[in-house]
Amino acid sequence: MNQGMRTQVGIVGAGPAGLVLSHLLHLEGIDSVVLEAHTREYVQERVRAGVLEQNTVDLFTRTGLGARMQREGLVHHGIELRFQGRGHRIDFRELTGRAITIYAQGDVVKDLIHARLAAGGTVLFEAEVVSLHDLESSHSSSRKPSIRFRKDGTLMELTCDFIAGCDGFHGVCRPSIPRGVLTAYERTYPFGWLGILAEVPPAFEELVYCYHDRGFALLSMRSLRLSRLYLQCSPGDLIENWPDARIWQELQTRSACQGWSLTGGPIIQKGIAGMRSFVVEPMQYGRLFLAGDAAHIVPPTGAKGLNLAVADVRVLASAMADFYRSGDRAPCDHYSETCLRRVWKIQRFSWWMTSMLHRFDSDNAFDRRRQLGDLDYVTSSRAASQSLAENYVGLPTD
Ligand code: RFL
Ligand code: PHB
Repeated sequence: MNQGMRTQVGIVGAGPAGLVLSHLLHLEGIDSVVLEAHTREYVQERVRAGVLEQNTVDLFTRTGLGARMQREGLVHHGIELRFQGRGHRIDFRELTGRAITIYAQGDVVKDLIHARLAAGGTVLFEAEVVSLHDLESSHSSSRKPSIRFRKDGTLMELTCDFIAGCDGFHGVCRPSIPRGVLTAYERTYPFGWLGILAEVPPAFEELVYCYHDRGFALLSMRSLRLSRLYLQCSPGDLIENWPDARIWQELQTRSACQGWSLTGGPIIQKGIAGMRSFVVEPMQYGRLFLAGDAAHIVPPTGAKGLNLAVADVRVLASAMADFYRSGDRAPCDHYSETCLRRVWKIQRFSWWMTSMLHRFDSDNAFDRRRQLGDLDYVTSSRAASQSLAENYVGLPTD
């Protein structure tokens, strides 16, 4: 090993979880180093989430990250649920007084990296973490937790007080916890999402969630010139099976509605993603704390993954601030318990939206009728639509 570095909090991963954590810690006067395996361009350009709930927007605004989001983000006060050829609006403003903002995850990441570097923060790109050490060391012991990573072909070590595992579902932090400590709760779904970015103005002014016998479709957007559209597909489907004309045809069929038609255009990106629900408990081990997709995955139907990652690191930053300010370890000790209460509510919501809106090949005619009953209820009962709305705009933070 060639070189050693030292910081208070070593953060693995420069996705939304790692970068927001580093930003919040900085505002508390706590030093951190972010280690990211990929390049800066890669993490900024990756096409992922697009919906920020009100809590996330408020946090970004309050902590000085909001300028470009306020200028370029699209504020939406509702969504549409479309089934049996008719659209039904869920009015967030009327039901909750709150809203969502359409702003790409890549832009969130870009703003965060800019803010961290402008404040003199350290974010090391192309720094791949290979192993974690001494996770169980106590605060009084001379041994500190450390992170080994490879940068420019050299193995280096970062020693810290705490490690934040913000390295996503396929990262190294969760597998570094000894066998038997974690319990995983998981459900995979028998379908995937084919997602496209198209250079065409959004077909509708708000997001449209479509239930159809041929499967789910979602009409979303990134800007007033760029549409983001999704189709339920087979889990092992190949993108080669989906020429552009077939994608537009299928989107048109599944979103069909009286007096309305979808206009096609150039598709500039396409990909297929699997769908799963996943949680590990607890979300911490010794001085390692897991946050975001490293600890849990939700199917994207509720638009919650990024927002949940932000909610975790908010709890973590505040717990670490308490520790450094007063030596109080209780909030860190209770990190997992605090986060999991929110995590399971969001898991429930994401699973419910997914179950209500997708075609399950194992379902029979009864199950299809029951789904329609659910959709009818949620669009006709104020109590039911308010429940959807309060979850979609974001449950209150504790
Ligand atoms: P990320 O974003 O995966 O970041 C983890 C980072 O860790 C790095 N890494 C390592 N770095 C160093 N050493 C190693 N050994 C490393 N291993 C991994 C990775 O390179 C990466 O940069 O996790 P984070 O920060 O927890 O953020 C989670 C969100 O990215 C995710 O939940 C959302 O994108 C989910 N999601 C959505 N969330 C929303 O809130 N609203 C949405 O509208 C929404 N839509 C979506 C989505 C996810 C989707 N896909 C593709 C899964 C739509 C889709 C299609
Ligand atoms: C998106 O715009 O990428 C998006 C929107 C809503 C979802 C999932 C993804 O539920």
